[in-house]
Amino acid sequence: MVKLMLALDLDKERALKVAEEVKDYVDAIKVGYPLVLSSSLEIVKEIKDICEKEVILDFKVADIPATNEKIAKLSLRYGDGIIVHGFVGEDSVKAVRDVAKPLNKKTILVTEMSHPGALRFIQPIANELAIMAKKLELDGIVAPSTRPERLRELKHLSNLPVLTPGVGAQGGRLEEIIKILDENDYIIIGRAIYNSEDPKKMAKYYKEKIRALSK
Ligand code: O7M
Repeated sequence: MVKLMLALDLDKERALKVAEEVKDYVDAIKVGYPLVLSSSLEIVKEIKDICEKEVILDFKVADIPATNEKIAKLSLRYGDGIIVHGFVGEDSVKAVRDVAKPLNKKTILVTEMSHPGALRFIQPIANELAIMAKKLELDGIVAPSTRPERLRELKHLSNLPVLTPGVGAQGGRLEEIIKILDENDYIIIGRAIYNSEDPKKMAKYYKEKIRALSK
């Protein structure tokens, strides 16, 4: 079954509350700047203590190889994997992968992003990014639920597990994208769960919908 990854873009207090509420329904948690900058990387341990799920660090690392290496070393003391940008070049991505792999942690590459602005700069190179992710034997790519046909193509080109954001608040439709995905893939949902009146109920709703549509 396709996995559900919660994007926990909240401050510490709310994040821990939501993690506790939804823990029975999500398979993984994505932690990014909003949460880490409002707390610290130690938050990853606290989340793990609450829900014992895979935690991926969404730092969209995009620097020269030497700096990427330092960022990866410091970040990957926590969590199960890290998200990187590829437009900075193969050497920069390799620097992260070479830190992550020996630690048995994932390196996941952003290909095309889900927002409208992605059409201008990143969409034109997204296919090449997916091919580079395959060549570097990374652990996954990020591709948009807001453009199902692009999601399909990027998944096909990379032949890697996909993490796909855009369902819910960004207008992506679960019914459309689920057909493209398999049990190695993750649907990332944030606001549609944590901003709802009852995050637990909403996480359960998405989990059950994924289960029903996966058949
Ligand atoms: O469901 P949302 O829209 O509230 O949250 C989506 C999450 O996915 C949020 O954490 C975004 O930062 C992230 N995301 C995108 O929305 N679009 C992208 O193209 C890429 C990401 C992402 O996770 O990149 C790693």
